[in-house]
Amino acid sequence: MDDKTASKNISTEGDKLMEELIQTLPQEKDWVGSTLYQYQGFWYPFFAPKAVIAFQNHVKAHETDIFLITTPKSGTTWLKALIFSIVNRNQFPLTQSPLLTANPHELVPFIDFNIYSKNQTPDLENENFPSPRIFATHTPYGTLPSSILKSNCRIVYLCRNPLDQFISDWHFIVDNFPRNEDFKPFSIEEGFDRFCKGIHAYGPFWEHVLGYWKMSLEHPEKVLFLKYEDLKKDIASNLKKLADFLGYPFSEEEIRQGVVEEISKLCRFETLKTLEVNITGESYVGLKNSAFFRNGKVGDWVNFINPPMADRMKQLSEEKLGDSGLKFDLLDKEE
Ligand code: PAP
Repeated sequence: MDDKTASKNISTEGDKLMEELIQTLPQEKDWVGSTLYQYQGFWYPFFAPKAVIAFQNHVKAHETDIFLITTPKSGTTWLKALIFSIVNRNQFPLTQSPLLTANPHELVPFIDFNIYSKNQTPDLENENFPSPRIFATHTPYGTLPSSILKSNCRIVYLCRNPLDQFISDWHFIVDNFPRNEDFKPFSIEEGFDRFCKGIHAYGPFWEHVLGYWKMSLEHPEKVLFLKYEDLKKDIASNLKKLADFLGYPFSEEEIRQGVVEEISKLCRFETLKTLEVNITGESYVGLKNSAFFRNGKVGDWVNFINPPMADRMKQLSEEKLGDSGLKFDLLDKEE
């Protein structure tokens, strides 16, 4: 047997073992009847566990890497655009930014499901991944590969109030993914109950945010913790904070020239949503780019969630966050 055939056999055997292992994990269903798997205390969409396990086993972080970590539907697309613009602003003038012709998800890949799901031992040490490498993931803190924890790479974490995140996720899944034919869809009340019990992609929500919140308090030089609502309220100072944290601070001259405002403007919802590439383009797994730009507002949950449900979330949030110092203002509403 030649080397190529032998290594193919090993990887086919490895794939089979991985599939068998995944089938032993606890299972649940998501909004459209696709399987969620529980791995290391969190629920993953069906395509994720294999990629996450490979990512855990093989990734080698560089000191210069930037990991952009979010709970889903918390502004990942926005943060990808912001970080890409900060880091590459000397290479591409903003008027010629790649963001004008490519969706942020094309420019900043998800390391697990865009990279490790396709190839469990990818080559990330080549010119396709120039330094600083910027990767995104929704992986919870406790599941992060030790190479990331041990290296001096940076982590930017972004989350959003759980009511808006829940509604955004509901729209995203139900509007963009086909429902399994024999699956009776959850009502919004049932889906909400499951969210409160932590059964949703990358849930439980509170354990996800608290993992990174605590890490940001213990290692502020390594983890920057951001909230969607804060970015909405004051993008300029958060953009400066982000640039300082990443080691790409804005110079006095850049501030005078309005570079901070230009990046904010380029990356804001209204700009990205109306670019041709985000109206007509398709991104990974055949999803329309437009699926990532719904209405981008704080407090949209009031249009879908009744007061008793909101009260339940408020109580749960207070209970879970306890005296951690982290708070979500669930009544925050953008006009
Ligand atoms: P992902 O985690 O699946 O990658 P993510 O980008 O976090 O998705 O979620 C999309 C949400 O961010 C959408 O929220 P909505 O459903 O409440 O509208 C989307 O509208 C919002 N969003 C996308 N781009 C921006 C942006 N530039 N500014 C503010 N919000 C944005």
